[in-house]
Amino acid sequence: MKPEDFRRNIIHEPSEFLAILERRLKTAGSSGRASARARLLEKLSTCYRLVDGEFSKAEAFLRRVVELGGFHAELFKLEAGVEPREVLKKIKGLRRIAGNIYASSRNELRTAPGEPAAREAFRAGVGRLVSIYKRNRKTLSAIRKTALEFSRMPDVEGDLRVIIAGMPQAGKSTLISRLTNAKPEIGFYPFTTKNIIAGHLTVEPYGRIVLIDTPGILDRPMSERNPIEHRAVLAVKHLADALLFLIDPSPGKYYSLDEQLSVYRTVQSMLQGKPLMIVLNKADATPPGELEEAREIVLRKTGVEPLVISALTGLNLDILKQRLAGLLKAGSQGF
Ligand SMILES: Nc1nc2c(ncn2[C@@H]2O[C@H](COP(=O)(O)OP(=O)(O)OP(=O)(O)O)[C@@H](O)[C@H]2O)c(=O)[nH]1
Ligand SMILES: [Mg+2]
Repeated sequence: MKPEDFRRNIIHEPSEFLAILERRLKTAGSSGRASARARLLEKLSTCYRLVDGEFSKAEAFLRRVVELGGFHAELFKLEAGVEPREVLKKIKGLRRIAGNIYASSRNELRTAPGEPAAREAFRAGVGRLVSIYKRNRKTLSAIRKTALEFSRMPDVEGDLRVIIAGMPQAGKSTLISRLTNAKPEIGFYPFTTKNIIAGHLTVEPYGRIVLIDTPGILDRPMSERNPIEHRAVLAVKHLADALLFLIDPSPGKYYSLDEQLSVYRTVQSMLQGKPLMIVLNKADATPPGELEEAREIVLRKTGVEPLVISALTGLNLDILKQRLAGLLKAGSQGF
């Protein structure tokens, strides 16, 4: 799903919507020389169309979230506390109720014996429409928030989603910009103010790989995270088809090899067996002896043979690309 698809279906914040509704009710049906009853009918219809419009956007949004499942469904659930499928059912029900209220109120208004009775039917109809909307404020607010968050994310659709993880300064951003031709797309990571960067790499004829850099999300042990970050980490689990973990073994590294391997273990435990590859970056800035020693330590402590690269000079990036393409061809079976 492209972020624009979400953008089309963002509802208003409930308090804002109710203010809009109030304003529109003041102006609706006030033009021309229509009878009092015709004006009330016009206002009632305006009220219904606005409420139904919001429910219909919410419904379209939820349908997409349910359809997409995985990452999007998980994030929605984290925000709303309820499965999107349940909320979709609820919204559909509310739309039906609003439709029934409108139909019966319009009927009462039309057949009311005089103007006072017509006014009363109008007031009751609008009151009931507004009240079903108001009673579901919290749900609608969560829907708006999530739709807004999804619309700000970069396009992460692809045939293979690969998360680039590693501690700060390991070279994640450099690697993404080297591997993907297009300028990386930058958006916000849902529910945090942190950036999420996606670059796309097309491997003809197999499809499109999306490389995702999640700075500040997968670069610390879980114990150091706040609740918002915990949720973000949980969501990454769903976003990833595979993961590249970057390690900086160079003498200028900001974190020791042990610290980097400790974060690796956190990330690995979260992936539940999805393909994972360890990459030793900055080979150009690491003396051969130290590089070999780091390779041995990584292999011994993780059981994974790391690939040695330099994102800066391009060393072995062709091999890295081939392994990514191999994963795509094999349907994410393993690197
Ligand atoms: N010598 C050398 N430097 C590199 C290499 N890859 C990245 N760097 C440098 O390492 C520094 C950090 O690189 P980034 O790509 O910003 O690292 P990052 O992992 O995205 O860092 P954060 O966004 O802070 O998490 C920059 O100065 C890069 O130029 C490499 O292969 N060799
Ligand atoms: Mg970065």
